[in-house]
Amino acid sequence: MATLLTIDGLVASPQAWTLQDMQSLPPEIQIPDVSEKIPDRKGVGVTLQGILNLVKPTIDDFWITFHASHDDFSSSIPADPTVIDTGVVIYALEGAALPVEKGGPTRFVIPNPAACQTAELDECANVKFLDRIEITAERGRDTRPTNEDEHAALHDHDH
Ligand SMILES: Nc1nc2c(c(=O)[nH]1)N[C@H]1C(S)=C(S)[C@@H](COP(=O)(O)O)O[C@H]1N2
Ligand SMILES: [Mo]
Repeated sequence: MATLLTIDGLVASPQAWTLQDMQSLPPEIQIPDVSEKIPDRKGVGVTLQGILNLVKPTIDDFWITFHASHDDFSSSIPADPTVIDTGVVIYALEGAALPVEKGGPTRFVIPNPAACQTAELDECANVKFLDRIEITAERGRDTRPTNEDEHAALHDHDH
């Protein structure tokens, strides 16, 4: 079975999970219906908090970098309580792995993100095609658009 998500960097226990592995993660970190927590987002997820508890970052003030190799996109955000308490990684939809059309292999979502380019936790931080989470001491790779032209170019790929 293919690996959906790797978590590495400054962690005591790096992980590489298949769909089956993610389905077997502890029930208390599973979100069977993400729409109940985050309206308009469908699928089965696990909490970012739960993932972090499993991999055990080795420092207190870390950065979380979300990598999407499918389109070579990354976003790096500080591990603050808002993102840790509310972030969800969606990994399945209707019993199967999340398809690429829905942002698979996995997709990171936070509730109520700010508009793109207005804050650290913006819509651009809702990384699609997520396949690696990296924990670092400083800001990691971040390819989010820095101006409206770059942002518009990203959205051109949506159609
Ligand atoms: N891998 C990847 N993730 C991405 C993007 C992207 O181009 N590649 N675009 C971002 C931007 S700019 C937005 S607004 C949201 C759009 O996702 P949505 O249509 O599901 O809300 O995805 C974000 N995540
Ligand atoms: Mo966006």
